Amino acid sequence: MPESLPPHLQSTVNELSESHYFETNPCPPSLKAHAAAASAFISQHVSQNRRVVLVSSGGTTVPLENQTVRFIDNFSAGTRGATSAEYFLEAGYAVIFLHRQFSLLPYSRHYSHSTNCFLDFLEEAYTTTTTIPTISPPGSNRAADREEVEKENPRIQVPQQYLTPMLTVLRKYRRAKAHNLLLLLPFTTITSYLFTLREIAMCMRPLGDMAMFYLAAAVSDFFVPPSRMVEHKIQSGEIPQSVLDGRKDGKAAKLVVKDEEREQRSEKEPVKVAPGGAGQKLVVDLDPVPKFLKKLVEAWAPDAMIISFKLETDPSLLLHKCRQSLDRYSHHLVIGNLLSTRKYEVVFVDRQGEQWIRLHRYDDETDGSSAAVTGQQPIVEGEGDEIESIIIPQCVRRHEELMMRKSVERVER
Ligand code: PAZ
Repeated sequence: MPESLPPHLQSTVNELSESHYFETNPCPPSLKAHAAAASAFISQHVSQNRRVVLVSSGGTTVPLENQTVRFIDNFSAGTRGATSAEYFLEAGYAVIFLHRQFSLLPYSRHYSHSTNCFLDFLEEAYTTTTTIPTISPPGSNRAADREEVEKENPRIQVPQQYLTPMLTVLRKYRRAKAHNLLLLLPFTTITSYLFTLREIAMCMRPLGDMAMFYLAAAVSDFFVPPSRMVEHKIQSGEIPQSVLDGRKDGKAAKLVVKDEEREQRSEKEPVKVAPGGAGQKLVVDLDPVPKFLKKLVEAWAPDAMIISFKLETDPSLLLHKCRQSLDRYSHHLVIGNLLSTRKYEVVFVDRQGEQWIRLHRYDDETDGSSAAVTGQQPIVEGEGDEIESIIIPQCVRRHEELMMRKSVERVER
């Protein structure tokens, strides 16, 4: 979208592209079920006067085919989202966890397949073991005599040394389940993420300013629009014209072009090249995803507290991009982080300015950190292993201040 348009035209273009997106992209089949689950969850917490936060987590995929074999993905494992959700639950919030399917989840993340495989924390045990001597038949070699151990009532148990940390996690998990404080809603594609976010945001309206959006998902900026999406698996080799002619989907070969064809394409086209079959390249032409944050702030959840994340890899861009996001979307807070330091350092950017947050235990390793690069000193430093233990109380404090301001405004009106 042209950046140079005057603001009123820019927002009209935005509106059009957003509504066009929802009109032209397929609604995910799970949407109705997700909306029903969210509505019931929200009603319960509205009636209990509890704050609700929607935490988005993990990366969105960009399918290259309708019957998707290949897709574009990103690095996010969902650590930020899953960890943050736990701290929000601890702070008394109910959590709608809108997450990439199979990414990390609150609580179970402590014993995931990749970090702490849960099987390594278990051992076999038996209630009784009986030793049965086996007597060799007469004439046999006595050395063959042996004892058999009969094991009864097998159990699986956690060795003593792992018990305390596991019990702590288990108790928190069971409490969240028992009180219905955590709703897990999965997505996979960028489209299913956006449809679900819009739907759930509208379900959350009855919460008013007791709702918070904490958008930690790594959402794709580009996608293949339905008009250019092929139905079937993209082929790397030549398909005879006679076979293609018989197909309903005439777009089948459009993404695969020969070298000479590619040379004829305009230099300006966003062409990404990957090795293809004999002499062929895969050319992927992506459109920008319309910016939905504005819509969330202005239309879908106008009373809620909205916090977004901004990820960069170049330290010199981080603050600029955070401020730009705040200016464009007029929400409450942008939390900036760098790919390389995101686990121990973030920057909070709001209309008052910026505030760096860093974990103490990484002080020795901060040479390349964003605070060091920009010459900023961290305002808040914390102990512990997880920076979310500092991020969430800060977010909660800001949410409380916002609720307070809004209640004063209501009284004054
Ligand atoms: O999921 P993770 O813990 O590996 O990474 C978290 C993160 C870097 C995706 C998140 O902190 C973030 O910055 N999300 C927003 C990304 C963006 O769209 O700019």
